Amino acid sequence: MLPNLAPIPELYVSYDSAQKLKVEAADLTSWDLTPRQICDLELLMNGGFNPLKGFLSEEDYNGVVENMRMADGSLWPMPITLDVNEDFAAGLEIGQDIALRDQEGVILGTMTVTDRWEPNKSREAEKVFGADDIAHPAVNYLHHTAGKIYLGGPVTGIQQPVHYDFKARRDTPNELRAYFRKMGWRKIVAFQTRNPLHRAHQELTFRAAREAQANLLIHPVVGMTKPGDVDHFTRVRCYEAVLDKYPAATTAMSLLNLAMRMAGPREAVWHGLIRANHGCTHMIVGRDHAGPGKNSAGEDFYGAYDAQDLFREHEEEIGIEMVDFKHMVYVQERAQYEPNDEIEDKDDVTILNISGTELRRRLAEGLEIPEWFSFPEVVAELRKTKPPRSQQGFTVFFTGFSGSGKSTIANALMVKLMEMGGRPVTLLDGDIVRKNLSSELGFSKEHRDLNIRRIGYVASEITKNGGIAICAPIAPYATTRRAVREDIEQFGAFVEVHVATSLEECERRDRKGLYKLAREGKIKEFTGISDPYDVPVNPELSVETENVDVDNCAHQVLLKLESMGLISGNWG
Ligand code: PPS
Repeated sequence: MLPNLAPIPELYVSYDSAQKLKVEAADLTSWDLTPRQICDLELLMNGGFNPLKGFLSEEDYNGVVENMRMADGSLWPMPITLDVNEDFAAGLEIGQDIALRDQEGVILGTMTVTDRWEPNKSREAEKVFGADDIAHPAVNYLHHTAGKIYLGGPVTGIQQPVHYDFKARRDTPNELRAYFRKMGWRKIVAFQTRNPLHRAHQELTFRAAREAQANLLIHPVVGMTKPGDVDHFTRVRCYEAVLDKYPAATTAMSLLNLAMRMAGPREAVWHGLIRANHGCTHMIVGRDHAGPGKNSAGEDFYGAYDAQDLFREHEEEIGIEMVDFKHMVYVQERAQYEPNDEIEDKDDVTILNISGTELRRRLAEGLEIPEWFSFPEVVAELRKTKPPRSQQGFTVFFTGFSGSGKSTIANALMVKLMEMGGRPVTLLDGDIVRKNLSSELGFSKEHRDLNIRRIGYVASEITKNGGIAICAPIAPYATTRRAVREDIEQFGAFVEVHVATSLEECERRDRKGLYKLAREGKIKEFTGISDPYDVPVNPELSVETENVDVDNCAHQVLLKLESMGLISGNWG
């Protein structure tokens, strides 16, 4: 049997032992795993992270961080650590067994705690990710999500994490090795991806496999990828469509529940080791493999070929041959894809290419995506998930002093949007919310923040489900408005409208008589009088209400929505 196809060690105990251990483990101190830790544990237990036998000890961690090596000298570029909070760590004794539970409380395995330490996270960021810069998603995670203390120790596997989606498409390293043996595949080229595949990808992957005289494994990551990526449900439906385009029995697809770190060169080496564990003999490594985007100075974190260079340096130890990723472009005259650097008559032919940014623009605006670029089935899936902006949900968020006219303009806007039809509209007015969602809250900073976060949560759900949410609270704090913006922008546009009526004018109008009471000290913490208001710095729109009627203010908002592509142009 070829060594790449022989069974690989797993950390699971036998079925009978697992039944027994599960009962015993119920009495152990338990740690509720985070989503990232569940991904890591799955690959530890099923051999995807072989030779690791558990979460790294302090000595192994130091070696991995410093020079990509475990204490015994084996190559491993990524710290796989069990990060926990201080309270949990303080309650443990070295040598103690703990139960590792998923988010529903199911015990997946146990760990004997051999090590407990407080890592130097800045050093980890510098060494592993190349910079202590929170523009890097994994560095941001390290400082803002990961616990302060790391635990290390060997893991005993009881059961695999349960997945309800695409069960038939998920394979452990041993399942893939068995499949390759059964099919008689000896050489296998792996293609790692976190993006939908288009025609160029299909061409380059198939070409890579043909050149290596190998079969092809499309091995997409469905665990955690870069924030903002197309969700894996959509991607898998896209991959399934592309799979049909390869000649029969040459290509397989399997989903990898890996939590990516976007660590560029180190990540490429890690991906190689993981693919070797899954029985592959080759891997395609491209330009800027697993790149995290720009740093806070607006520059790339890694050089475009750093990943290829580091991979090549360690190719033998990884046990996988690197296949160069060719940049494929479409040559119109010959109606085919060709590697850009192999086209000799560049001046005489028309070369077509659509960048990722251009593709996203076309999808957002509902513009044509040509057949030479992608497969119609893939485009249809992407359009279903991301309809053009004029069919997506969005939130209009009014902010301003009490009595500035927020509610009146919001009401007028709601009626105009309902007249246009197409999407359901919900108004979350300050007063209505305080009656229905926040009746127990007062006006301290803490309570106002809670109130606004609740409004933001409801608006984000409405936006996610394709509706229009109109919010009209005072929302005096800029940081809270920003947090709400971030919640909503995952699902659709957030349009902040500052109703910029001056305090003097609001007080002059004093429609509810509240300013008078506030001046007399009968209402405490009154915005503008005895409580702060952060004027929005960069709202999408600022409306003046003095000498302008309500209709006109609402009209200005509609014009803004139209210019952002959120409503179509024929609303009169
Ligand atoms: S906040 O700050 O966004 O949570 O406020 P909001 O939920 O929009 O509630 C503002 C309405 O409550 C009335 N009110 C007060 N406003 C400001 N400060 C104090 N202390 C206060 N006490 C009661 C007031 O009528 C506000 O209504 P609008 O519609 O803004 O005039």
